Amino acid sequence: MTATIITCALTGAQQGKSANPALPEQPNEIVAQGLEAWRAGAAILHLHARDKAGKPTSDIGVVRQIVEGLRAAGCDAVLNISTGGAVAGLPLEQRIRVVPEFKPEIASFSVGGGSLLGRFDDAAHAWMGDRFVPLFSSHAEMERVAGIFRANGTRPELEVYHSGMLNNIAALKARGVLEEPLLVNIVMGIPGECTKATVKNLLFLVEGLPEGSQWLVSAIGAANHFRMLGAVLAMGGHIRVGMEDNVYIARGELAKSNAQIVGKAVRLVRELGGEPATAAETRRILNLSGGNAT
Ligand code: KMH
Ligand code: ZN
Repeated sequence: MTATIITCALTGAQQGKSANPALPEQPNEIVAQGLEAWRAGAAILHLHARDKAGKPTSDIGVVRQIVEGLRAAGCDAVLNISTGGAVAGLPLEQRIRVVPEFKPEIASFSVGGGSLLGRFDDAAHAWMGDRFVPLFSSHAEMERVAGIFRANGTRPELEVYHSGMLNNIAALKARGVLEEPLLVNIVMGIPGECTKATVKNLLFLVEGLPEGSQWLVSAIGAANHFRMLGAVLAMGGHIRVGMEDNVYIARGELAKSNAQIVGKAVRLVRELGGEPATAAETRRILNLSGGNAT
């Protein structure tokens, strides 16, 4: 049985300390929790940066502090640097600079856009957070950016929010711009244009992936986060946990750290007969160069 790759998504571009005071925002916090999460069993660290006020930023200097802090401490986890942050209004050209700048082994690549966040607030009688999130806005733009990833030896982690994005993956694959094996992050549980976190939906999406794809699931929100892991493991997928996606360790109990969340995922993997992949195994499974990468 292939080892299970555990990704820890430490921070994200949305929630802050008001959701959980332990959510790491500043570089030193992210480095400290990244090291703990890696030691707890995470083979990939998915990284977002925040500015001094805790707001999402694509500032290269801040990202560098995180990357260099982790590497200086001897962390050999695979780094997956986010090009996301569109939810916070960061423009695409700024968001993708991390790829040529750091040549990370992995960076996120949302395969389209969507109205991901709007929800109607009855008390306010108004739509809240309602707008189209222009992660990527056209096939030509996605192809151009895929070329930047290839030119820098960075594997795109293809973020799939709904099944329509499978068509975009197929179109990019047909254009020959995606390195094999594809790495697909099936995002589930966001209100709006995103797949509901059910086993039936997961099976449908996984069956729609190109042959040989490696895939993981980001189950967003406390009600979905750990519940979906059993299905993912039974289907031979990889997992993602962490405060970007869920700030609770159990019903009504805030997590003390990302490492605590990773520890619970490791226990679940082992209880179900699996074994977390090491960083070295992860590079082999995903055929990552690990060469000049950050
Ligand atoms: N925010 C997650 C739902 C990214 O950073 O580019 C997906 C994600 C995408 O982590
Ligand atoms: Zn992210």
